[in-house]
Amino acid sequence: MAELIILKLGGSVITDKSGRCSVDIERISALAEEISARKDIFPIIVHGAGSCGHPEAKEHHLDKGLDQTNKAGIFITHHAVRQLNDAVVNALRASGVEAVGLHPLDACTAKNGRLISFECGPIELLVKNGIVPVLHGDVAMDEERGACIVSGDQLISYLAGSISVDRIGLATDVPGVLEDGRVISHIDAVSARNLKINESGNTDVTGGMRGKIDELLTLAEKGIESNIFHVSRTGDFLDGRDHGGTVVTRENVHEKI
Ligand code: IP8
Repeated sequence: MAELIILKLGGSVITDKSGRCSVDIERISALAEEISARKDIFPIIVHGAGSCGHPEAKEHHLDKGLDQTNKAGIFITHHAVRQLNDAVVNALRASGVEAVGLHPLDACTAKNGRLISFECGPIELLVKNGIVPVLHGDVAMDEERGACIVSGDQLISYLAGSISVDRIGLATDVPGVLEDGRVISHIDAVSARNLKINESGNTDVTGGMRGKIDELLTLAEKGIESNIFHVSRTGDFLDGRDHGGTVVTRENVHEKI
């Protein structure tokens, strides 16, 4: 049976972050080909927003919640990231992958920026029927703040806590988690505390690499491991080979051996 994999495509790898909703069609098509070439895995795809959503979310300060001045930001931000989602779905379909886009705004509720509900039934049924669900970081309605931004990383953490998957991988624009320019091969909750992470000066409203690690550590606590690697190593990850990146684990067993 095919391995069920959650594959996150970082917003910075599928958009040009220096532009405004500048979709990297070439990169997306290449990734779609990589995915379609592998018959022994079945992916649930989650992607970030990059330049299709982060600038809009920031402009309308949706990361700070909803007030009487920024309601239009919900449509504008959602519309931007939906455009990117369409591009990813279309590329997958053009490569022969039966894929469909799903939008968290329609299906989830948050409280103080954290997901408290997300209807996973449709995802499970899509997978069961051989259809690849393609989700994305999104604006979501929030019981306390009115609205918030839910990152693709938070979605992964929620999904993997609800649906049993074999492996989780995050393709990024860096080779892994870097400290002093070197890739850290394994991170657990203890080693993460002392980590001095090099952040790129991007426009993310969802916390960059630190936010990513925090999400993945909540999964690691449940015993679910995840992998962060450079997008050029996606094929290695999909094939189960060493990807040269970082593994986020509950306990750094690898160092102890
Ligand atoms: O790029 C953010 O998702 P991320 C979603 O995975 C929006 O952090 C709409 C900014």
